[in-house]
Amino acid sequence: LTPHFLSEAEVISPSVYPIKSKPSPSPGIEPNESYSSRHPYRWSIVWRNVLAFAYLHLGASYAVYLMFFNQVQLKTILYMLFVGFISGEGVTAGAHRLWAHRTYSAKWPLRLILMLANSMAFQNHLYEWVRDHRVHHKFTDTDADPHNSRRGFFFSHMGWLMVRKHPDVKRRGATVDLSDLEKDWVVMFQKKYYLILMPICCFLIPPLIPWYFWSEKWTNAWYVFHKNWETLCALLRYTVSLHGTWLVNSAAHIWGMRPYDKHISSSENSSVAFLAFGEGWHNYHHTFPWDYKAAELGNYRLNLTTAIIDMFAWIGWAYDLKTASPEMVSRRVARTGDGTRHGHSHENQV
Ligand code: ST9
Ligand code: ZN
Ligand code: ZN
Repeated sequence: LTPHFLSEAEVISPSVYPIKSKPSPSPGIEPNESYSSRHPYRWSIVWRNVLAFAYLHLGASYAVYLMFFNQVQLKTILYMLFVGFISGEGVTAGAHRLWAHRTYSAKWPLRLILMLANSMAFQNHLYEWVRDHRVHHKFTDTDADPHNSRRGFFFSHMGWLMVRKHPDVKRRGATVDLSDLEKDWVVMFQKKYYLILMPICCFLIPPLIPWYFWSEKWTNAWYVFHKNWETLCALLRYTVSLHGTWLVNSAAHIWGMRPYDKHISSSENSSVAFLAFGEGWHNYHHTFPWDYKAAELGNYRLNLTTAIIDMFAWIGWAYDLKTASPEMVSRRVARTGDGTRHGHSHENQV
């Protein structure tokens, strides 16, 4: 269970944090030249996505209405929260801490469970999610960042999923190494069968359980997407978990303190940490992206994902957990922090 404290030399090793540059794929273009100066970026709206998100939010609002008028059994609501947690872990413990950053290693049964939970979350398949996320870390707040927070709250929250990507995302994104994913059969299996796996895991299985075991209403086939249990267990749960995730890219790049690195936009945001199961300590995370806790201290209350990874480490399915030593953190705080570390409530909650 004891995590491995990385030394400075190990931190820059690509095997620890496999984001390394390949030579520029476009000969003649300087690696640091801004593409946008020669190709001004104009938003090209993807109406299919705008409509899908509009439908999703209407469905989720209807679910809130149903809950408000007591048309839903309490166990369905509790079950919905449980499913939201499982699918959230597929993103936090799976897509983010395991696959995007390799903060720990996992045996195949755990990778399989996390992949299925991730399919339940429907946030694109792991290969695409990890590619966008590594590009976000490597080119944070530039045109090459898929959800560049300099374009404002709405763009970094969900707007980026409704327009074509900036050409720099694709051009510079091509320099990010994904070979580790290509070697993982679990990731490649999900990529190949995503259009079958995702609807089954995200929309079909979750609502079947309340219907089968405690006879939640199943009015008729047409209403499958509109009546209580389906709307709640699929649409509302999915919409809330999307906003929990998106807040990491929007709110936790705008509001909060920057005790570890004052030069970057990402910040420590406890509300986001609560909603995103521990992913709101985003100033720490961008400073030490290879740390499996994604936060300085092991605080399970606002970091349930760390508890889950520790639990799997305890049974031996997760191993080689990487973390920063207190000395390494202190050195970094002294060098680049904004001076708020000791006044920060997060610091006092162990
Ligand atoms: C969703 C994802 O919501 C949310 C991710 C959030 C990340 C959060 C991070 C925070 C960490 C913590 C997690 C907390 C979790 C908490 C949980 C709590 C519950 N590099 O994309 P295309 C190339 S998804 C390199 O179509 P367009 C590539 O060649 C929601 N290359 O671009 C690609 O071809 P291929 C559901 C790149 O046409 C080609 O470009 N899903 C890169 O501009 C075309 O790619 C949706 O809503 C790159 N980064 O379209 C779908 N990117 O793939 C939304 C692209 O064949 N997406 N290339 O290799 C889309 O419809 C489209 O992507 C688009 C852009 C319209 C947005
Ligand atoms: Zn990250
Ligand atoms: Zn970020």
